[in-house]
Amino acid sequence: MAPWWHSAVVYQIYPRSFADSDGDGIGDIPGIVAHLDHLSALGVDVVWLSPVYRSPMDDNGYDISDYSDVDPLFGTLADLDALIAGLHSRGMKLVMDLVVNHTSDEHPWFVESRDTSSPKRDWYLWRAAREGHEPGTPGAAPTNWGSFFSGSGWQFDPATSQYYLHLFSPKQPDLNWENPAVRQAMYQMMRDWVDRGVDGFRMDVINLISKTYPLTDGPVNGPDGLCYDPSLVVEGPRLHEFLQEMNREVGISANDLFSVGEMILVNADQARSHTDAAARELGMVFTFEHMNVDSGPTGLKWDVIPLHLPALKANLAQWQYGLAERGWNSLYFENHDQPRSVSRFGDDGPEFRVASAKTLATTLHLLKGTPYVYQGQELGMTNAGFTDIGQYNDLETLRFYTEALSDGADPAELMAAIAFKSRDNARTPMQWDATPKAGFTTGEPWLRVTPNHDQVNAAAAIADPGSVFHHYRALIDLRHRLEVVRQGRFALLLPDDEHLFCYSRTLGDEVLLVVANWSSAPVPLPASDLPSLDGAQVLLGTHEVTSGDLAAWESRIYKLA
Ligand code: TEU
Repeated sequence: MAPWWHSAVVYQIYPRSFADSDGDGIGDIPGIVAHLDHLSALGVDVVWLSPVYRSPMDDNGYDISDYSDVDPLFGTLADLDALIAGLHSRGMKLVMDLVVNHTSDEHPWFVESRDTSSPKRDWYLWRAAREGHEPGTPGAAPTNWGSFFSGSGWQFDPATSQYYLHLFSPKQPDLNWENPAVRQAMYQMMRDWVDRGVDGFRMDVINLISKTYPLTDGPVNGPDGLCYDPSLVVEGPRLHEFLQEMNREVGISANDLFSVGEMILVNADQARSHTDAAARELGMVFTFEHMNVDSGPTGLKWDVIPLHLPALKANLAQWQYGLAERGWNSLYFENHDQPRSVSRFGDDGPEFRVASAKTLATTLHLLKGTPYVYQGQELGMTNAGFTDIGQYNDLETLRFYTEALSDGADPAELMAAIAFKSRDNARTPMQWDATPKAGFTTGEPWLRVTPNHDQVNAAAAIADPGSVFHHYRALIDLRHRLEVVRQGRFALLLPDDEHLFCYSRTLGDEVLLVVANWSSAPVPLPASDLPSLDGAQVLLGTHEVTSGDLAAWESRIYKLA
């Protein structure tokens, strides 16, 4: 029998930006509890909560200093218990974010590890300077690795004349998973959360936990003479072993817990090897491949090129085919690290914002896998529209800006790339209503509320049967009702068409046909290249069906006769 999460739709909450209950301008857990009916109305089954643990908030909680407590910014353990109870009583589950590749540099483990004689020294990756180099001088870092957040991946510690590895910010030192005590500490922590009522985990950059030793230089591809090629650090030789051990020790498969591993650079074959039920590792993984189709030859996210629809279709299809028999897909166009999909892939102008947000949703939600809705995506929320670097908060954005400027980049070009791709696009406050702070807070929001909240907000969307919200509700309902949506075989149609995204789903003699116009102009449906629509019934569409042509950003789900 298929596991329960094959029928589930997940809603991601970025707590800092969801709802503020106490007027400090930062979202919190009581704020979430106050909005659970919004989630029930949408019909989602699972909430993935981005980190709420104690943290210095260098990376908004992805730098954890205490895995067993809630940060006072977000509330208390009692608030979390209330959230779990509130979700469970509405038939929903809670998945916690699990950030175990690194801790905060303020975690007591790391503080202890700064002492060379501490047993905790070996919990992190401390290394001497490159041979023949004076420690702490330029070029003396142990390897030439750049961090995912720009600049060297090594931080020099003058007290011991050694460096520690941080694949993300210097305040996020990487743990040494070779050390069994590290692994056991993590499994214990996970068991404690499960005992508290948590239903599973979203595992941050989990394919970085096993490193390939010895750590060696890679090919230089950064303007600063560093190597930014992640292939050096992903999918290390003990990854399968560690994931299997974690699964066993925490009882993930045994207790039917939810698990999704975020995996940088993962391909469909690797994903299958991690999500095949027989492997007893993970339920599903998050790929980045389809998020890179609008990156240029460098592969870097800031190197923006226009979307070429056939490339996106080819990639999504490759994953649909690759995980058709064994393994399972996660389906997403947005999360807290990605810009808003309606601004990125759709048309966020007044004429087509609603239709394009709906059509992106149709396209994603009829695929096979577990769909994820990121807060505000169900409203068709847009990018932030910031024009000044001072409006941004995200450390990835700010570090990139500073580094790129010092490498001689053109400021106007940088600002354009940042406006399109910055993570802050997804992190502006949730738009609940048309009041000045969008109903998010009574105080000063930590990040500017997007001005279009007077139009784009939950209250307006719920009141309007033609809204993006009600389209999501209908898509989620369709998945819950129809086995063919959950388990049907996928086939891509018209792979080379630059405007149409069409595919079929088949289960026994039941066939669904999805046709979606990903463009701001009408497109005729090429009847001769599609299955016959004679007697077909439209299960859900974005427009009144008037002809065989698709209007700009129109999509339809047909049940074929
Ligand atoms: O993201 C991993 C990751 O690869 C991102 O840094 C990604 O490269 C970037 O955001 C794309 O713009 C996870 C979390 O989702 C992210 O929020 C954290 O900052 C990061 O890990 C470190 O924990």
